Amino acid sequence: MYRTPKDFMEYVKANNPGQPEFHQAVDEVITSVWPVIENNPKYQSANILERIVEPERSIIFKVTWANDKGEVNVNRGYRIQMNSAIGPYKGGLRFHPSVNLGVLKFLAFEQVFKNSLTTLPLGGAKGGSDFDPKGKSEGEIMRFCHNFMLELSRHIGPNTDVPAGDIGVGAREVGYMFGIYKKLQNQFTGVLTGKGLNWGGSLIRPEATGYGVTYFAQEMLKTRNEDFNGKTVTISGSGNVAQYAVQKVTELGGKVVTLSDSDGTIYDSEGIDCAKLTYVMDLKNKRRGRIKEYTNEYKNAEYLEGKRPWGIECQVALPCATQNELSGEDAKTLISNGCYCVSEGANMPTEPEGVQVFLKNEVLYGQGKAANAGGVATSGLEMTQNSMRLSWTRQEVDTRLHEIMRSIHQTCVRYGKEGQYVNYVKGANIGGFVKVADAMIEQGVV
Ligand code: NDP
Ligand code: 2IT
Repeated sequence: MYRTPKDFMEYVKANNPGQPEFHQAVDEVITSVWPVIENNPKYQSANILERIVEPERSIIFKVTWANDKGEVNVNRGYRIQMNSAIGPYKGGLRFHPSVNLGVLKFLAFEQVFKNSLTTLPLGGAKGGSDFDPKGKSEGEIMRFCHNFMLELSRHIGPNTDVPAGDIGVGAREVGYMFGIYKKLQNQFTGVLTGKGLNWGGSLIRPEATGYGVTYFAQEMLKTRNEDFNGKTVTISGSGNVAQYAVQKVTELGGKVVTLSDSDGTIYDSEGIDCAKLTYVMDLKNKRRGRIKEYTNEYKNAEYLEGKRPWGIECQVALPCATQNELSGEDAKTLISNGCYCVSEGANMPTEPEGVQVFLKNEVLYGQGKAANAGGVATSGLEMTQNSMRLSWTRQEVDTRLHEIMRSIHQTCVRYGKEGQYVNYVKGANIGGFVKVADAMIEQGVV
């Protein structure tokens, strides 16, 4: 048994050198669950800690593809199958130049606990490539997706591992990957989630992460007898998660004033209403433009080049772009501007210093693995519909999603209560951990 979390982290760092995001994700979980380990000798004797940080399988492969000029390109593909104690591996695929082994291990590790929190039987995985979809033609995207799946197809299956989207992978890419998988296997199965509605996709899956992160914030606000009505909300990102968060917050009476991408932030003090959101969806999903163009259409809005949204006054902040996009300083600025509720659509968007600032100031702080679990939960619902060969209505899926988000909130309260304050970080980590660790013990040393 390691004597302290610090001891254990030394082991993790030595064993996984050069993977700072993975160290960060492990450190946070280990700090939360340490008292549980200390009080339960069964976890110590089964060496659960060392076992839970080691991926069951890490697959790294070459992806070659030709661009429109006929030039041959090489990228690296990955699938990290982290833990299958409570169900088949499940988690998204990310296509972004920043993808590397450490980033995907952090995401796969988070996914294990997130999936456990959903109440559904889902193990944890993550994959992707350092391929950059920006500026690529339709043909190039399709050829890359096909070549990526040519290898990945050997390692996945509807009862083995079910990938989905993440940054840079949406309905279009899932379509291309599904098409080639079906051709290779000669089987029409639910091997990916986030599929098109006419060929096995679930209603509400596109909306699910953004809606879920908003439902989670709504549950947190309820504990202080508050709701979204009249609140000013800042959101980062402008992709899938951010767009549907705007939609749900607006429907619930909040006013969203920012969106961003890796180049900068737009600030619209009048609020991004439904008509403006339709413009954003067309800009980002069809024309694949930059968020800056919003200010050409809506002249009242400002563009803050190279800035993130955290300097703008708000009561609620929803980080929905990427990891480590909110620093300790940003957290202080948000609080001093009146923000008291943060719900994370992105995975690990807040740096460790920022997390400490939120906790110290008793902010309603819904950490990613709880707050953004609505996406993978609805993927789980897509898998259920696929195996039953039927489709639930929009209402039915949304009701289930809402119930799951309420249940995750309750789990966080149950494990995270510290006097009057709920430490959702502790709640999510312990709530997610216990179920997986117990399943591992019951299945023996495998
Ligand atoms: P999209 O690809 O649809 O959108 C990503 C958005 O984040 C874009 O606006 C992008 O801007 C921005 N972004 C990406 N990388 C960076 C960066 N390094 N710095 C600043 N901005 C960046 O992805 P999603 O909306 O699906 O994912 C957003 C976040 O939500 C991710 O953290 C993902 O892991 C998480 N998530 C997604 C789920 C899903 O179901 N899709 C489920 C749960 C979590 P740009 O165009 O400039 O790159
Ligand atoms: O981070 C995530 O939870 C996702 N990208 C969604 C994963 C999924 O399998 O739907």
